[in-house]
Amino acid sequence: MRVTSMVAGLAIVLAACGGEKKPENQTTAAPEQPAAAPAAAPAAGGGANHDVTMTLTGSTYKFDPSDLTIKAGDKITFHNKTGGPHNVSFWADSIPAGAADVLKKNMPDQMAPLEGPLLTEPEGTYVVSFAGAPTGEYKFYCLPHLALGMHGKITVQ
Ligand SMILES: [Cu+2]
Repeated sequence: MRVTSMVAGLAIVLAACGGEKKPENQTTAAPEQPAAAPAAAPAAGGGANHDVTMTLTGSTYKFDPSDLTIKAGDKITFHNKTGGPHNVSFWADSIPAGAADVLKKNMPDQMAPLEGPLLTEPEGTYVVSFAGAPTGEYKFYCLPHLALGMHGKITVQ
């Protein structure tokens, strides 16, 4: 009788200990990794990524696409392809109210407010997050090639 109750007590203790452990081995279900997508940056932060190239084709400097629609929370990866250095600058008077403060936080290494750094490296990239960005139209340009018509528009929905 005594032995039985001791065993029963032990079982309860063990059960209690086991109950404290929360399942931490949920990493066994590996997240899907796109194996063959070198250009697609992992979507850290949850938003989708959009790729925009910066090129010189013939005598035309351009962002491609130069007109794109994204969702708030998405990000854009600008790729320096040809004709650089290029950069990404936003016109302070051609973005929605409140957007400047968001972009100033979300644009790394600004040369001046809303002015991204010059990308001199071939295949260099510059990522602008639109996390917390107000909806509306954002007009942007490449500082070195503005006079040559290198600009574009982002619509955040
Ligand atoms: Cu440019």
